[in-house]
Amino acid sequence: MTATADRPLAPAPVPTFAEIRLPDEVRDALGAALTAVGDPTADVDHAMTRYLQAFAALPTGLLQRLVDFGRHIDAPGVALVGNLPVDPVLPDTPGDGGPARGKATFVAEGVLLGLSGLLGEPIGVTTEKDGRLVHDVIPVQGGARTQTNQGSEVFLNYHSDITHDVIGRYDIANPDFLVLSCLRADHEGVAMTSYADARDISAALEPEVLETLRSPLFRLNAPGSYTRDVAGDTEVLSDPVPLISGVGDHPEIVISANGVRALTSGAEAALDRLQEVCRAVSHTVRLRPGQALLINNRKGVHARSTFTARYDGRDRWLQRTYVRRNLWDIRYRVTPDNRRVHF
Ligand SMILES: O=C(O)CCC(=O)C(=O)O
Ligand SMILES: [Fe+2]
Repeated sequence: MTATADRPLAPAPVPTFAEIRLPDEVRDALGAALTAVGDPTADVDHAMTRYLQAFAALPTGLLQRLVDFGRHIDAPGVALVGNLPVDPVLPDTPGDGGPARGKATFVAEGVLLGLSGLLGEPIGVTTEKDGRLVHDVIPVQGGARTQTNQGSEVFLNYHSDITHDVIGRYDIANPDFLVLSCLRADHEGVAMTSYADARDISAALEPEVLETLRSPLFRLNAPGSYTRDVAGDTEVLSDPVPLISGVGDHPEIVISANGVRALTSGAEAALDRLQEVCRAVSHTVRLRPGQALLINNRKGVHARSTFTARYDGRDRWLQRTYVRRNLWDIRYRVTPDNRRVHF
């Protein structure tokens, strides 16, 4: 379409997937700077500051693309960052879900926390990975068929990462962003991470289904880690909420992996249709070492395909952070002994 005097050219639709690749010399310089930081756990705020210095040395255009991803309302919901530095040697993938023992260098942690720091502040949640900031996402034998990040034998449905909260809403104090960084691919290299953007979902849904999904007809079950460890494997449901909310052009979406209870038969049908549409509009990536996904946890939902775990120390291994743009709004959840860890 061309612009005419009386009809200006419409802005091109913003793509919902971005790809950012580091040139080799930039990767190597970043790797050297991150190696020099060492283990971040002793003083994470000091480490975060040094990661910021390391990432600040990236070429301006590249750095701006990373920062813009976290900053703008109309930015894509997911970005694949490629050709990142990696650790020269990796220990076995921990069979118990982590953390790893005997990791000699901390480049992966630097990549993960450094990217996270460009988007906001990494946080821990006491009921998820014992409150650690760096989450290991690894297949665990006992959880192979669960709707959690320990699974492998079942498709992990399109979901948002949510947090159980006594206020009755699980979509308020949850992370704004996730960073998923790949240390080891699965044996066959087939595990897929998918992302469906609520803008694409809304455009693809029938209007009456969208209206149902925008109504408070759904109760979210708390995450599997919470129901397993705290609630004796019983459901802990949120207040009724809509799954899609907010202004039409910039919708927010929430879906719990561990079950959504629809309050009417129409809502139940809309929920099935939603998972179908997510599959149809999604972007899919087979993560490889040196790649990280930046995921906006409000603009879209993510999923994981099945893959075969062998529990042999060479299984798929991702590291993940939960990132808040701002810690102030979730101050009612902070633990007294750690300013980054929340209940
Ligand atoms: O394993 C993946 O690719 C994604 C798992 C997931 O949903 C998560 O870690 O939040
Ligand atoms: Fe997830």
